[in-house]
Amino acid sequence: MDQSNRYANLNLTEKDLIAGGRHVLCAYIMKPKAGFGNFLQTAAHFAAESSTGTNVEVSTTDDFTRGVDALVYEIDEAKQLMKIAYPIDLFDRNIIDGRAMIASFLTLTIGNNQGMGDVEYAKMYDFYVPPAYLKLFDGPSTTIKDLWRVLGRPVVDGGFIVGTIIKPKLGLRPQPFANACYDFWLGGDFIKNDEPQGNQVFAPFKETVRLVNDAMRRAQDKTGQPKLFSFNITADDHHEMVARGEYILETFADNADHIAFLVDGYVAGPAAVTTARRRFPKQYLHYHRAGHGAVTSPQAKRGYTAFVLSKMARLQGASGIHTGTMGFGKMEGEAADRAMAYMITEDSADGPYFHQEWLGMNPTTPIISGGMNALRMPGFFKNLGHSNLIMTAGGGAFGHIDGGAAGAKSLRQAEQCWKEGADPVAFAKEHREFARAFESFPHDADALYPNWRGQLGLAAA
Ligand code: RUB
Ligand code: MG
Repeated sequence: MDQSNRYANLNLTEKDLIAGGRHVLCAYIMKPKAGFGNFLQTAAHFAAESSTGTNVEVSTTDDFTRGVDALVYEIDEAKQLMKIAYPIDLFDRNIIDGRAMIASFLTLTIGNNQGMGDVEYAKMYDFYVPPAYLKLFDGPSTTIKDLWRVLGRPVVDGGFIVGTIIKPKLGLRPQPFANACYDFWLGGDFIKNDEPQGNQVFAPFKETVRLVNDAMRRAQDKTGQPKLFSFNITADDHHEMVARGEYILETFADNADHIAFLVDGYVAGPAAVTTARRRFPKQYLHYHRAGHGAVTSPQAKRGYTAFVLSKMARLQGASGIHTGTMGFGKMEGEAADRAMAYMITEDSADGPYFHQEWLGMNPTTPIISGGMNALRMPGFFKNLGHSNLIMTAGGGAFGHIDGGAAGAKSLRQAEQCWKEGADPVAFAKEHREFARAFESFPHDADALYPNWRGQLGLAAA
C-alpha cells in the first residue's frame, strides 16, 4: 500500500519545522528491499510504522490521529537519505513528573522500523531535538567540574584526568585488585572498574569495595592528592543497582564525592542509566557503552551511530560517556569523531545533518579509552584541540614496563608534551616515564616515531 500521500510531505522545509519547534527531526540512511515500493513509498511506510500507522488503513484513525503523523519531509535517493519529522506529542512522558524518556524516543524512531519486511536496512545518523522536548530530559546533574573540584583544580579548563581500567579484565581477587589501584594512584587520578567486574564469586563486591576504600585512603595519604574511582553498579535489577550504590557511598563516607558510578548503558539500557541519574544525582555518572558496536559500527547498516548514542547519553544525564579514541586507539573510530565530543560538551554544536542548541544543559565529558598509551596521546590531543577530558588507559598503564605508577606518570607527561608543543622524542629525553613508554610499546613507537631508538640512545631491537 502506498502511504506517501499521508506520511510524506516534501513541501515541508527543515527551516520551518525547526522554527515551529514541535518536531523531532531524524536523518536516516535507508535502502528499500527489492521488489517492494519505491524509495518514497518505503520511506512513508517507515514513517507510518514509526508513528501512527501500520501496513493497512485502520478504521479507528480519526482527524486528530492524522495531526500527529510522522512525516517524511526530505529524501535524496542517490544518497539513500531520508529525513523524518516526528511530532513531539508522539513521545511517551512519565506519569510521575511529565518528563521525557529515551526509551520512548528509541521505540519510535529506531524500534519496529528495524525489522520491516520492505526495508533492506535503515540506520539513524543524526537527530534534532526542539527546545520544548529538550527541556523534558534530565540532562547531566554532575559534570567534570565536580571531579576537577575534588581534585583541587580550576573548575574551568581543569584539564586532563589521568585514568586507568584495572586489568586483567577479570580474574583478580579483591586484594590484588586493590593493590593495583594503590599502585596506579601513586601516579594517576582516576580508576574505573572494567565493565564486567562486579560481584564475581572470586571477588565479592563488598570485600572489593572495602579494600578499594582502604587503598584510596592510603594513596591519598601517601601522595597528598585526592583520588577518584568509578564503580560499576550495572545490574538488571533497579534494586540491585541501588544496593550497590548505597553500599559504596556508605563505605567511602567522607570520600563519597570521590566516587563515580559506572553504568553499562547500552547493554543495561536507558532504565539503568536513569536509575543512576535519579537515585544518585550527586555522583558522576559514567556511561560505558560495551556492545554498542553491534549497532553503531560503520559496518552495521542498521541501528544508529556512536554520534547518536552520545547525543542520547547527554539527554539522559550521563556525566561522561566513552566516545572512542578517534582512530588513535584500538577500537573502531576516526579523526572526524571529534564532532561527537563537541556535540556533548558544547552548548551549540553541529552534527552531520543538524545543528543543536542545548539551552544550557550540562555537558557530558568525552571519556577516551581503548588501546591508548602515552605514545598515542600527543596526536590524539592535537586532533581534538583540548585535553579537558578523562582518559582511561588499561594496557597503556599496566603494560608500562615499570608498572602502573610509572604508566600513570607517562600518561600525564604525554599531555604535558602536547601542551608544550614539544617533539615527543626530544621530550622523552627529559622525562623518564614517557621515555620508558617507548620501550614498553615498541610497535607503536616504531610506527609513530621512527628512529626513536637512535635518538634515545638505545641499541636497535
Ligand atoms: C579499554 C577498555 C574499555 C574500552 C571500550 O582497555 O577496557 O572497555 O574503553 O571501548 P584498554 P570504548 O585501555 O586496555 O584498551 O571506550 O571505545 O567504548
Ligand atoms: Mg573495558
